[in-house]
Amino acid sequence: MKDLRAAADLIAGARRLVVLTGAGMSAESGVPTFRDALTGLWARFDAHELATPEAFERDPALVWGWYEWRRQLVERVEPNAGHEAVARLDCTLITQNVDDLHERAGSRDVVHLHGSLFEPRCSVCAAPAERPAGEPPACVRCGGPVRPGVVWFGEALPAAALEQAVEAAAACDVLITVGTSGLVHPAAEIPQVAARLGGTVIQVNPEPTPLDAVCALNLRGPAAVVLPQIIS
Ligand code: BV8
Ligand code: ZN
Repeated sequence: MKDLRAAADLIAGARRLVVLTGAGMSAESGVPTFRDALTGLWARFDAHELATPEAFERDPALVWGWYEWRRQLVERVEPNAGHEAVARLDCTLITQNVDDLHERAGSRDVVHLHGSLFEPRCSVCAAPAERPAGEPPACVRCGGPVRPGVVWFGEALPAAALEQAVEAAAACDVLITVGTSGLVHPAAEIPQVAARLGGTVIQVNPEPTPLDAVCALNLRGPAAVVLPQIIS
């Protein structure tokens, strides 16, 4: 399709390339996105309710258990061809995902806007917690409950990561947005910053999203199929 050719040429010729990924990037590795209904123990919950400080406050064992389940699932799956294609790019890689699949595919200096499943920390004194036991584990330093190292709804994003992401988007000539619904803010602003400041935005997503409006090219397909076709 001519859009694939156009996208491949834009990417090959990009001087300053940014890639922004969302949960759809890991879907073909078998990691459910937020919009996939939750399963098992958590089937009766909405992820947007569980991924909040209030939920952790109310039921730390339930929320800690959900993140442990997700961490163990990520450890059992593999990066997909989309992650591997992105790892071949010389780009600033910004992800909303809390998994480590980009890193395991070989990407370095990944900017995690929403934290990581692999950096639990004390919810009181913020001390990093190694592989702690318990539901949730207690901080070895102060005894406080250990929490997942992710950004919950209502929490501020890590300032350095957000600043780096906005600066890269403002300076880029091409931005590829992959597998994000463009509904969660402020991450959803990143492609808009690029477009507003003259960058060309390419979207890879089987579905339309609010980001369609700022995209020069909309490649309607799954990441693991489309990305290897536009990244040499
Ligand atoms: C903030 C980590 C302010 C956790 C995540 C009311 C109260 C409080 C805040 C708000 C509010 N109303 C609005 C807000 C702002 C809120 C927000 O945006 N809410 C939305 C829902 C309206 N944002 C926040 O709260 C942010 N913080 O605003 O703080 C502040 C400022 C200063 C001081 C104090 C406070 C924090 C947002 C971060 C939340 N944490 N993740 C965890 O993972 O558990 S976000 C989480 O949901 C994911 O990281 C992801 O980014 C997002 C959405 O999940 P999904 O829908 O699954 O994924 P995605 O959006 O990427 O969609 C999947 C896409 O993939 C789809 O489009 C699908 O078509 C596509 N796809 C599927 N398969 C494939 C594919 N694409 C390609 N290939 C495929 N194979
Ligand atoms: Zn502590």
